[in-house]
Amino acid sequence: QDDEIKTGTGNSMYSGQVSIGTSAGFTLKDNSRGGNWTTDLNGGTSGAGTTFTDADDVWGNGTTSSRQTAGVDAHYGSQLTWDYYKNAHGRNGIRNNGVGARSRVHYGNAYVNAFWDGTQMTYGDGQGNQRPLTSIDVAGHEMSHGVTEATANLNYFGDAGGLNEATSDIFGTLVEFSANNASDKGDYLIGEKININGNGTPLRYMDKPNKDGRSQDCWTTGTKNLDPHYSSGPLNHWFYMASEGTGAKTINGVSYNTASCNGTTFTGVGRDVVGKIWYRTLTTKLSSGSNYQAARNGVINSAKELYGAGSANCIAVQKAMAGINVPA
Ligand code: ASN
Ligand code: ZN
Ligand code: CA
Repeated sequence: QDDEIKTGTGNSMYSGQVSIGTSAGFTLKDNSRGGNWTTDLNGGTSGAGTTFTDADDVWGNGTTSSRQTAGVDAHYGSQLTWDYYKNAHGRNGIRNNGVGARSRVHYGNAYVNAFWDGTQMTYGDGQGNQRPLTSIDVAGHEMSHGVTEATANLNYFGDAGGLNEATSDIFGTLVEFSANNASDKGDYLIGEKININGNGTPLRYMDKPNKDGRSQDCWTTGTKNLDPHYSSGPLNHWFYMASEGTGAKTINGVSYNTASCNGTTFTGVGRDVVGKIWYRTLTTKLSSGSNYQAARNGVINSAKELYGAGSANCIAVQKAMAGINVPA
């Protein structure tokens, strides 16, 4: 039955062997998570795609030689993101209505991107020695665009565009940490698994966004004119500093080193706390045209409501906002 709850075994590209929610048949449809389902576009660029089916509920082989493998990673990423929002924020799916969403894989030919289109998540295979764009952080990033759309509905231009993109990087990263998968431990890098630059470097760095050569570390009056993937830099930097503090640090084997934009030094209060504060800001303080100053006011007010005005958590998010040069 299409509404039965099965647990399949996925041999993923990025996360080793994982348990995935499936349905009798078997199909990649996860009835314990709102019916999240995953389909195969098989090189197409439109339509629903073909439902993945399998005889023994063991999916993929850990490499691109099985077309199921990208489906396993996308399905698992959607599952992890669903569980993250449920466990960390009590949110039931993208629209908080318990309804799942479709993920489509094998979009186009050697397509080097993934996206949310207002309805669903879609993933390309990458080209050359790149790998499919189905890593945990990318899946969490794309699904979080849906959450942003359903809540603050931030514009995709101006300061709001940067806040929108950073929100996806922040929650994609928190999904990756929450999964604690041995093959893909949490980090403050985005897309580090997909070899997007062909030399092993990640797509983005949250501790020092300008390491990509284009993102800003510090907010300026020119931030609003940048592509959202670069104007996201200051808020990613804020999230890193509020969570982990300034200076050097190694987490899960990855070394980071950052400084505030105004010369202050401080310790962080942990990514789970800062994630809670940002989620409250996104869902109760911001709207489509919000700028970085609104984000600053939003995190301070959210932290006051959650932890109190004089709390270490409130002081940290405030110092980190001053630390990316957003004026009071
Ligand atoms: N992967 C990109 C993103 O989610 C697609 C885009 O540029 N909108 O940000
Ligand atoms: Zn994005
Ligand atoms: Ca990552």
